[in-house]
Amino acid sequence: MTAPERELFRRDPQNPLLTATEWPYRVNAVFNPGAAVVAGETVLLARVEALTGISHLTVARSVNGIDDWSIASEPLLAPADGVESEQWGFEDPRCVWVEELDCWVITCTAYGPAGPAVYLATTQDFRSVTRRGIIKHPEDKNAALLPERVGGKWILFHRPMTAFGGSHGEIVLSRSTDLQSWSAPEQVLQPRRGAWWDSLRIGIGPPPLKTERGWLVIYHGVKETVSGGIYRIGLALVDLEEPTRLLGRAPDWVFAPLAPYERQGDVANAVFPCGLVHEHASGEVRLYYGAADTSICLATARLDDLLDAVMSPP
Ligand code: BMA
Repeated sequence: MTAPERELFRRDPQNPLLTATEWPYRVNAVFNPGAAVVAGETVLLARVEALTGISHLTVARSVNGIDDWSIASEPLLAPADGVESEQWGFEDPRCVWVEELDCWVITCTAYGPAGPAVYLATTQDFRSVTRRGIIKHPEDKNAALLPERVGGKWILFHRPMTAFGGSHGEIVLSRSTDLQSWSAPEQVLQPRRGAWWDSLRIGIGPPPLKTERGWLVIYHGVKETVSGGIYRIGLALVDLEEPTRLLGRAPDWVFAPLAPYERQGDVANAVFPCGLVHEHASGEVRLYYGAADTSICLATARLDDLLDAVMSPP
């Protein structure tokens, strides 16, 4: 008898897909990429940590989304001179195509002395960006926008860490009509207590995927241990019309650091997903994630399997 598969996602045999060694300029690490498909090509917007420790975002393109990457020689988004709120870099981008605006919306972390903040930029082609600036003040990060309005409003999932709400590291959402001013955060998903794998804090992964059954939310959860945090990946499903309404949450994680390149690196035992590509024809999803804050990796799953898992009873 063969052992049952431990996970719904399968690692790509070519993992890690991208590391600092392949980069066209000297860097410490590449990880936590956002993903997009532009004119048939897979575009990854990678978090690149320079040898200063400060991160910027750079584009890598590939026809099959697996190998033969062409990496830009210059960052797409890097800290501007004299701008305090971004002086410690840009991190962890999420990308979503917004039909109504006819552009890709990038949400990422801008890091400065006041703490991490949610930053928004737009692009048509990932060759140039329009900076829209900070949309959620520190301390706030892990932000992803829905691709369309719900009830006439844009919906931003994010993770505040302030005394006024969200100090437990939970996923909330805010609504806006102009992508600039936002309503007060509303609760969506909280860390589970005690020994659970997602008990310390959680944050959204890629922008939620619209399915017939609801918005599929892929999130990271952290558990504290004596040897540090373990970052794993879980699933939740929220209502299409009212995304604060939770329809399901998988009890088990669906992906965890097991491969050597996820177990070892600058931050051990971390898988951190920011990019998702849904291939309608095959019914597969491609999840791009950072491994151990060191490299860029890919894991694939069947969307139907994820939807079954998210509705499985606790
Ligand atoms: C989180 C973020 C991620 C990082 C992870 C593990 O808080 O800062 O960028 O990958 O920690 O270090």
